[in-house]
Amino acid sequence: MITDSPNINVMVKAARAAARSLIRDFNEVENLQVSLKGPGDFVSAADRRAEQIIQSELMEARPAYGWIGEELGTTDGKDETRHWVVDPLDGTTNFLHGIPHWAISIAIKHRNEITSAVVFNPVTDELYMAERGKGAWLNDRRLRVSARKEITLSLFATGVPYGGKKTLVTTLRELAMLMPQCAGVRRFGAASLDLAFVAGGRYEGYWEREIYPWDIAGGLLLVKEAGGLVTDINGEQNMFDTGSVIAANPAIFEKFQSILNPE
Ligand code: LIP
Repeated sequence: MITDSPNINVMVKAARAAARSLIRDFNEVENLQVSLKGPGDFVSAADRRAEQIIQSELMEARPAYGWIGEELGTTDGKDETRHWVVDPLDGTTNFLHGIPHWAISIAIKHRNEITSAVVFNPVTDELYMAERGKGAWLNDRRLRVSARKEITLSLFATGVPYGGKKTLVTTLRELAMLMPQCAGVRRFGAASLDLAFVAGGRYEGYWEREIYPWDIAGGLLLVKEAGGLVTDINGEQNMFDTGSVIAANPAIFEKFQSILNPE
């Protein structure tokens, strides 16, 4: 079982510790101090508290690892090949509006590969876990991507740009191409859960641009370990450098990618 993994146990312990703080804040969200990092890009005391809790737990367990986090930035550790990649609160805007769709995402990046992942939505008590070669799990259930082969029956998700983001026109063009051919597109506002939903077969595919490593690191491994395919928007493996992702089940991946990137 994946829960025999020492790294997964450390990550789950940290995620649950942060979840206790976030649930308290979520129940009093109207009292939260919120700052604006950019147009439409918010950070709250809840994000910062959660990242501090997670960093304290993880660095106590693996002090030599480096850190790549949304609020605390990037630092190398004594072990320059390993980094924690952490989004303490993915879906911040949902959280601040009292929408129960947000998650804690924790991953281990070893050189350029994600080797362990935990994505936890404490509101729904959905704990997603994956470790390279050991499969993807939702609580105690093994995850497999959807088996749907027809685009017309397929459900997708994306992130529609807002505020200062630069790719709205491109995304609207992609929506105009995809929507008439599929069963629908969802925009739920948390990339880690969008990828977890692909891993669990709730969606057939997901794509997004202008997305950060901490938003997608954990979810990428969930999809791969559940039998899905992931690339950047150009069909390569440079998701972090390009800030983009396409994820889908193998049956529709190529057709999905060709709709997003017509020749
Ligand atoms: C969010 C992502 C989501 C994206 C939002 C935002 P955050 O991350 O998970 O997919 O569409 O714009 O970036 O900022 O809530 O951690």
